[in-house]
Amino acid sequence: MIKLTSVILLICTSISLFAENGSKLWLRYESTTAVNVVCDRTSPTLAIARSELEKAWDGEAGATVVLTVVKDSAIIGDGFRISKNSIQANTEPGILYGVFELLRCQQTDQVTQEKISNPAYNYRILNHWDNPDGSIERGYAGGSIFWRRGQDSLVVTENDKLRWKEYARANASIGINGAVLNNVNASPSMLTKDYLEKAKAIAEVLRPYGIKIYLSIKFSSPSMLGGLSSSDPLDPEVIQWWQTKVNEIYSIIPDFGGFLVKANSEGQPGPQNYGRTHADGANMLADALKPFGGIVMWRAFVYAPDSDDRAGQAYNEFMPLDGQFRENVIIQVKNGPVDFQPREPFSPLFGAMKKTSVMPELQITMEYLGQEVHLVFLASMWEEFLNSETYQEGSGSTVARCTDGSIFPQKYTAIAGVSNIGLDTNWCGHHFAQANWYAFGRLAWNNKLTSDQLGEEWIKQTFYMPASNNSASSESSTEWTENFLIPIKEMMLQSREAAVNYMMPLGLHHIFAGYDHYGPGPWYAPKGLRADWTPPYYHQADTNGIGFDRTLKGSNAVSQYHEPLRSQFNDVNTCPEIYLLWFHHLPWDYKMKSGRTLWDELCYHYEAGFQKVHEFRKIWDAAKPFLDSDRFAEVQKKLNEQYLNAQLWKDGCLLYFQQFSRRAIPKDIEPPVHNLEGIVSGDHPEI
Ligand code: BDP
Repeated sequence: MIKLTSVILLICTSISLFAENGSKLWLRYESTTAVNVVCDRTSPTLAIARSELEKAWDGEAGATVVLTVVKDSAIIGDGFRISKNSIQANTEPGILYGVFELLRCQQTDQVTQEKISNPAYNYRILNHWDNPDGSIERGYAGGSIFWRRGQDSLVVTENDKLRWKEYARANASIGINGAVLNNVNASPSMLTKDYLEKAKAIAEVLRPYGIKIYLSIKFSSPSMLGGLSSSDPLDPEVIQWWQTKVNEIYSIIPDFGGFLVKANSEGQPGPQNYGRTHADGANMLADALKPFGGIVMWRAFVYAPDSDDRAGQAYNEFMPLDGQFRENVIIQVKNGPVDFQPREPFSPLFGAMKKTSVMPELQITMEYLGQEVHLVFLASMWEEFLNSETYQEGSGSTVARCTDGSIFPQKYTAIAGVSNIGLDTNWCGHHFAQANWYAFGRLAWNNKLTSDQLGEEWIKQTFYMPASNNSASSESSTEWTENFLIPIKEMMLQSREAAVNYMMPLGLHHIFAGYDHYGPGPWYAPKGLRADWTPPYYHQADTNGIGFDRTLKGSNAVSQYHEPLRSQFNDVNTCPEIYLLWFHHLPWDYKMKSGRTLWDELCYHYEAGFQKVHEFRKIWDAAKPFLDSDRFAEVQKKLNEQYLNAQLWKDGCLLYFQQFSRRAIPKDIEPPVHNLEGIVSGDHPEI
């Protein structure tokens, strides 16, 4: 006879197997193992730390864990000292981070080493490109969790608060401690009293999780909101306007973090409108924020329509200003010199600005990487970026070390990621896009973590079945490791290179379709559109060859890199092939290291990327026995779409470039299934 408890167990197991919708992210675990938490203080943050331990404890039953706020000079910022049964930190958020680390070790079967863990960056910030009407620029996972259309945008419901709490909890679990609540293309209305009151409500929910809020501002707010005749940063009335506004903000949100500014970029107003420099603009805001401990994150994403090389512009504009910025200004620089492409060399500003705080800006939302459809694990890209050698202070001057305070004694160290979350049930649109949110936070805390480790941690927490965990036969866990963890991790680790291959290999960049940046569009060049918004500007393909000449004889952007990189990139024989067409314009029959012609090599890369996605589909199908049915089916559907889109990329790019190369596609490559006219005219209903 089947006992009732077994039936209940069976039902519960099936629920956990079949009702996973991704909403719990990597925090799915619920435990019934008792733990005794000892802490001699109480506070909202410590109460969260305690309740997380009680919810998820998977250590020795009945064990005691002691949480202590201490004064320890070996612990820096919100760092912590951790052992199996104790967490010490100088700050309460530090205790919370230690708790999440302890639980992560338990959930990923790692022994909790006795150690001190200090954050790599003090400011670990998500940038939300959310608009006051609830839409999200480059958002692919539903509307904003903060704002809504119409008057509703200012309303705060209990549901909102619950969602913000879950959001804050997820961020705290990976060490994120800041959130910019609105789009860099900022609406001035964000600084009105009503919006500030709403921001206050958000700040209140985020605060116990150690998260501060920031706002993107429109530089012309003094004229647009305040009715002043100018927004000139050196005008005393303008200076006064900002000081009054900042005072008002701090009277509403006492721990407000500061401003993020996109100025004189893509049509946004800025100090240059008044003949002033970026430093004039940033310093004026920094002075207003300083008495409150606020910071200015001033973006270096600038480029003018008439430039002969967009890639060189940020460096040209910002380098002469090095040393002119106030201490509480951080220059926020995108990882690459153009714009979040599938692959770019690092921006030459990293390490070059030696007297200014510089922070990396990464894009978690996958504007240029297949958006909510493609499975691409971005940790591999960020690892490549952070470990890039700048040589600015001899070897070992990686981007990571140039920005985290290891090399330059900057007071503020920071990193930002453009968020990929929205109102979708699974937060990110694609279940695997959660891994990118996760990886960003973890890397912001520890920029030495490898993509391999991050992938493994995330998979274990996101997909391991509590049911199989409880039954804990070592046999079933070995089976899970061999047949799920290892192949899925491998798939994640290869996914970024696959996307580079089927989208834009060998240093090609920005050959996307029109404004939406999803599918291929190397041909896209509507009459009258500024050249640097069209792909031919970047690929420069003609019958002689392909690629952007940035050598000393070309745009000379190579000279922005420190030796020996400058010479290495400049010389076609030493330039890494992954950046070949980024730095060089080469004939179609240029001989590659493989012995193939450039044209053939390009064909094989497109084919390899496309075939990889086919492999991913097979890996996913084989993983079915280890998955809940919903997440299995949802990811399967997306992989099928990705496959179709990869085919379109391969066919579209090869057929288009073939018009210039006038060469045959190698015979052992699957011939294109589309024709070029069909792709160009958008006649491909299957994607
Ligand atoms: C580009 C996006 C655009 C952003 C801009 C930025 O296409 O939507 O506003 O970056 O970062 O990648 O400011």
